[in-house]
Amino acid sequence: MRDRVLHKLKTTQDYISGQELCDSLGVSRTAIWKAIHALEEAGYEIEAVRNRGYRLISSPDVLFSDEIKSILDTKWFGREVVFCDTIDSTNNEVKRRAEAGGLEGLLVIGEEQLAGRGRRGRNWVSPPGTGIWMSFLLRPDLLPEEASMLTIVAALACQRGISQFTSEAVGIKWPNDLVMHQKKLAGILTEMSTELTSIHYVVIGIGINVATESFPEELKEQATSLLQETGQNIKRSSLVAAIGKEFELLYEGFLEHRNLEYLREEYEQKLVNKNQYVAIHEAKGTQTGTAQGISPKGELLVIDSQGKEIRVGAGEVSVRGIYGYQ
Ligand code: BTX
Repeated sequence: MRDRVLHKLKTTQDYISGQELCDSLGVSRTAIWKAIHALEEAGYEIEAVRNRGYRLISSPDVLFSDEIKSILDTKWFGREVVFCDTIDSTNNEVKRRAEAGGLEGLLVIGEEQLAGRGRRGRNWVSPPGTGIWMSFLLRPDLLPEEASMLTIVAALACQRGISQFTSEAVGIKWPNDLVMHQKKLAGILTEMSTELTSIHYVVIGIGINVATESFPEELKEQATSLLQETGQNIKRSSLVAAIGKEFELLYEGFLEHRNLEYLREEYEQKLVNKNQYVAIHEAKGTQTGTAQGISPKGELLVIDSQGKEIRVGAGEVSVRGIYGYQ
């Protein structure tokens, strides 16, 4: 009920009377009053005026499922939203729910992650109150080898979503980082459960430092937050909704084409590695060259000093810029 009342308040410009709320939601006056009270408890500022009704004055910076649901403007992204105060990792939670039959679009958001993960077992620092730590479930009809392209799709969705809130340039560091002023603002972790030729499900995890004021010593040089770089306080729920909407649009395009040609130009404009000297660290050794862009499959295209093209597949290697962070 809270989320439905909140949705009504958010979509009504002026006051909405208690009676109108009862009629449109088909519930009693008491139920409405309780929902309004619960919203106030959660930090929403709601004005109540005799003979006119209720009006939402301000919303707190919370990620409760009610708040997210009330502003999502998507078809399937976030059809179910689960909010956890504390969780090991939102990717883990989506996996558990996927195994139990969770539907495509399920979105899990954690206020704090105790075991937030990056790629290859790395740690992702996820304290409460400052970031977006979220994961969502996809059940695409794709081949397992096609799924890594989804990281590229998600990165562009984040790039577009974040750019709606700031005029500062948001860059993409191939394949899974978002960068601002040469520092790491966000990361994406794509995981999946597959059989030989089919995918059971894919989990896309997104971590964005929104209002972080200080990072642990070992991250200070390389990590940053939207607050640190823009000085703005951006409401996390609005950012979640913007990214969800962008992801849906881009994902539709991806399922239609099953390659990344359709977004390549835009992606390459945002690619901070483009025309940069990069080192590609693989188990068998390190190669260097100049990054040119991405292939339709999402590989990083690099030209080495002999002019030979190297296609770097995500997941196989880590690419480091010689300059800038890392
Ligand atoms: P990555 O492997 O590219 O980056 C991990 C590295 O980034 C760490 O080794 C550390 O150096 C640095 N790092 C750790 N925490 C932060 C931070 N908060 N900001 C900037 N740099 C940091 C990137 O992996 C993928 C991260 C995905 C995180 C999301 S959060 C929701 C979901 N749940 C989960 O457990 N992971 C994903």
